[in-house]
Amino acid sequence: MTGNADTDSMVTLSLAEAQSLSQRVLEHHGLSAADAAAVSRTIVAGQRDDCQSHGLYRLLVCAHTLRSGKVVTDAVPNITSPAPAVVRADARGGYAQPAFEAALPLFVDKARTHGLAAMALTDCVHFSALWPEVEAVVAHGLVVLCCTPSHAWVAPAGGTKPLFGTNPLAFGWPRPGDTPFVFDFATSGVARGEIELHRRAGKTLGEGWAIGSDGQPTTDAEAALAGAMLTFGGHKGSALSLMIELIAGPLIGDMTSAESMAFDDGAGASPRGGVLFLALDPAGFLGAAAAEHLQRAEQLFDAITGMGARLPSQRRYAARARTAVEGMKVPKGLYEDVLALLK
Ligand code: NDP
Ligand code: PYC
Repeated sequence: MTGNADTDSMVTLSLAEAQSLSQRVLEHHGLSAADAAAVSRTIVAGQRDDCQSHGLYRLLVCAHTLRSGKVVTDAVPNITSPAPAVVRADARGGYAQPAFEAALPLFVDKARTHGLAAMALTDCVHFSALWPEVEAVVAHGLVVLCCTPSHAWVAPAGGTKPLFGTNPLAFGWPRPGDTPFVFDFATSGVARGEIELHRRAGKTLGEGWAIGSDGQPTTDAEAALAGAMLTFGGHKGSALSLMIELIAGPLIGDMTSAESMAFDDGAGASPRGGVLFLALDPAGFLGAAAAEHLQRAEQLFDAITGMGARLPSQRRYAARARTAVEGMKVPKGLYEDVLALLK
């Protein structure tokens, strides 16, 4: 039993059912059991937290990417330290998750020893949200920044042709309990996955998300996918996106979004390239006074929520609590498409 149809349009899955389904699909497409488990943890976490563009939908993307031959399915990550506070986790063409998990202990150790550390996760196939990795670092009491290029889908501000990726930027700050402050957003108006979901559902896009191949604004998903997405905040998002191309591309010896797209060569696979992580240890800056100053940060968070505004990730954490009890609702059409991957 892998699900219960509870309405005409949705299927409810428990976390265990979703993990097992994901594991079977990924192993069926050639991933080892260990790598499939690491990738599945991220995919299921996305669905659990109601991140529809990076939940079970990603199984369709992973299956296509694995079939395209663009993932090295027997890659063994190589973890090195080229400078005292730097970790290099070379995924050797495999998915990002196994290399990240293998390198995390050394990265945390470096940050604790030096007060800060950087980690370059290189030559990896990247299909996921950044917050699962950000939460894994923050769980060690560290502040973290993380970013990655993707494929050239986004026009720079003032341009009309795709050059940048959707280039997400994520940040995490430790808080008491298990709900750290985390934001994680594409530097495009929305993630590419959101446009793909709008196309699947036949829905109109938001204004300002994209232009067609004629350079004119469009709210049609097909036209947007053929044209170019736009950065959020005009020139500001565009500059952030370019920064990400640089610091998670040439700085770490990895691909820009345009290079990843060229490597893809029309396969339509997930981006291949690098992810940069920076970790800051509050104790490295403040020693025994760290707790006192982190408490001052709590006053800031309280002031935000106290005026009725919400913090980033608050919606995700609420979904996490809800799905733990009720299970995860998955569109029936998506569920059937995922099951069809097992044939
Ligand atoms: P969203 O615009 O949906 O959300 C971005 C962030 O803003 C989240 O942290 C969200 O928190 C927060 N947020 C949203 N609305 C509010 C609000 N009203 N008040 C306060 N905070 C708010 O995400 P995107 O479409 O930009 O990106 C979705 C995902 O796609 C990201 O996880 C990103 O990592 C991933 N992605 C991955 C790429 C890759 O190359 N691997 C490329 C591009 C995107 P909450 O979740 O709680 O709503
Ligand atoms: O949704 O833009 C996106 C995306 C790219 C790679 C993974 N997700």
